[in-house]
Amino acid sequence: MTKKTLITSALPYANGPLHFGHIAGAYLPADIYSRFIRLQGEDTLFICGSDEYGIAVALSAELAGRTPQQHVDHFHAINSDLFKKLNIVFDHYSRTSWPGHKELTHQYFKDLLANGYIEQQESEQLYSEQENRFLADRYVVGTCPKCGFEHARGDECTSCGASFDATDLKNPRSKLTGSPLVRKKTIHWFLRLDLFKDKLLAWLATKNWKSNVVNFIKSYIQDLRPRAITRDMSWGVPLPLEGITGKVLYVWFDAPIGYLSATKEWAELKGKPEAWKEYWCDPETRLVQFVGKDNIPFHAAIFPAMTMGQNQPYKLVDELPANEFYNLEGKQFSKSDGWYIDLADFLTRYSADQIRYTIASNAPENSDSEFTWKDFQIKCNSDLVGKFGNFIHRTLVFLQNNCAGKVPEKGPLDDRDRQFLQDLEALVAKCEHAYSGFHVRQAASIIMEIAALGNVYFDAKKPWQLAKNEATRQEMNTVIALCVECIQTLALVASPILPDACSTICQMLAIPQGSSWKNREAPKAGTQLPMPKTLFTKIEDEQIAKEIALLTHTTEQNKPEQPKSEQPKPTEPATEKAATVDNYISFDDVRKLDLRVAKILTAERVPKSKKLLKLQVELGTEKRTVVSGIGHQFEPDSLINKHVVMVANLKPATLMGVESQGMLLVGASPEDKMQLIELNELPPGSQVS
Ligand code: B3M
Ligand code: ZN
Repeated sequence: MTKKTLITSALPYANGPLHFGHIAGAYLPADIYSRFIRLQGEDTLFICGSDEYGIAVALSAELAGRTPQQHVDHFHAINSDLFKKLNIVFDHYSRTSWPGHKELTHQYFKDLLANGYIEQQESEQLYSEQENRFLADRYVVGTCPKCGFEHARGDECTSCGASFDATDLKNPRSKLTGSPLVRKKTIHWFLRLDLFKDKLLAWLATKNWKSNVVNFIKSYIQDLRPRAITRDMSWGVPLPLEGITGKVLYVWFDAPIGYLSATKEWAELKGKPEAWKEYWCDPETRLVQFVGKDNIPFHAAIFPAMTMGQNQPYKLVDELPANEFYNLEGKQFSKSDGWYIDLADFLTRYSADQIRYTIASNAPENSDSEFTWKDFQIKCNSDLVGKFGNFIHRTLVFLQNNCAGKVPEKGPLDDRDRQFLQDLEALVAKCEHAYSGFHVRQAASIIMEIAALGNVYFDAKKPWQLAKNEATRQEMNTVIALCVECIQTLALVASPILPDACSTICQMLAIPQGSSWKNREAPKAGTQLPMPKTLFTKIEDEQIAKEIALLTHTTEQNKPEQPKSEQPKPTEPATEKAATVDNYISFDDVRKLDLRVAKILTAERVPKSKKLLKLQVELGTEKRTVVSGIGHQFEPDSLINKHVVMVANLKPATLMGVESQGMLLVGASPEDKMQLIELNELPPGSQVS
């Protein structure tokens, strides 16, 4: 019987576009593994989906002016598309707002409740009478109980670093509306994780996982305490209890159940609604879950505990290849700081294979690693073009020119030939071992060793000399036939990492794609081959210099946190407006404007307004109050100390009861994506002309 392998990747939140960091952690290694396992001829199912509930999603939707459903629809589409473009191919990519997900989540909850693992507790939470709802930490700001900083977050103070419960804040206010909050009693349900300690430790002892994962999780389990699994909000899976309204299940309760429901949806779409159980309810299935290191506790302790405590025979995770972080040029990816490469934009200039190889060859398997533009260039030029592409191209061009475009028949082998084949087989075995053990970096490096082996053999045999003489032509044929075998081997072993290039190689060798690891399909002698194509092109220094300049430029802007995180559509260039301006003003009109550098001293929300912020600014010798409609795009705290541009001679106007003595200038895209115009090098009061 064929082995069954169920592979999952952590479900990404549908509240922003994926970046390289996510791809390197949970998606590319899983896709590579799934492609490899399929080549082994195993029954493989690769499942993922969008994680669509939770406070973070609801908050970012609210800030973007969308309903949560609109928001997740938007990012579900964007991320599904990014996966496609990267050739990350799931058997099914579902979403936790799929209606069938609720049913399975309810089954878990009801079983755990009936089995005594879920308990009810009363506690005090912050409530907004104006908004008529309880507000979670992330929705709350207030005065730090430790240092008195007035803009502390609901869970910690960004000024003194203290962490606390939102109910500890003085003068707590709603982050969205500024309205005051009161403490109010509410009931929540808690998962008794403490009751699973022994069972979890015993189960963990049977695992042969990376030692850092095991050690971390063992001490995590020792500290397990009851954990609240409900929230006061409306976006999420409702509680399956009569008479309870305004509460949903905590996102980390429902999200891992999403792996099961996604498989269930896959089965329904296939027209075999019970087929998901063949994976989840068969103890012989191997469940392999790819996650980033920050998700380890949920996959190695909390979700296994939930599964142990419910009544169905669902699988527990067998392998947990957890990856470390993948950074960008030494720092964590941060969209809000502009330390970021837009993946969709990147893929308009570079291929999926180029980035797949770059990430794979430097995957954050045992420690954090990073993307750098220079490294990307080196990987693409010296490895993909210089070794891999070069070996294939020179062999196939030689074959066109000297063998009439046909795969030659090999003759008797000499020691050098035999050594070559032996080395090749040894590398293939090593590569198989690397893929099986989730060592993607090593697999990538072995692929280049194979290409280098081919190049060395080709150079040593000098087929161009053998071609000159009728007496050595058979030897030449043998060399080219063996090189073709090596290319065909490369097309197989490199295909998990470089699927596009390898499918092109198969076309160039006129062999079917996806032959299995055990029976490699070699092109038969005499097969006519098409003219070879170039697999990879070189990336020039100027191109890389441009990319680095672009990254530094965006960072210098140091964009404040913008919840509306998508990029302007390329079809709507911001320059379009400038090109159609036809109502010109005179030079003197421009001179009438008194533009000044203003330093923002304080910023707070104008009550009852989503957009308006009240700013205190300093203009050299005087202070002013300015009301600005940028609150839907910027967090007040992120503006403090910025030197921005302001119209200083605008007639004062009153906006929602606050007098505004000037106007702040910001840049806005056609989609209302805003960026401050910052002049941080100039002192407040400086003239802008
Ligand atoms: N969405 C967190 C993350 O994307 C979370 C993973 C859920 S896996 C069930 O890192
Ligand atoms: Zn503080």
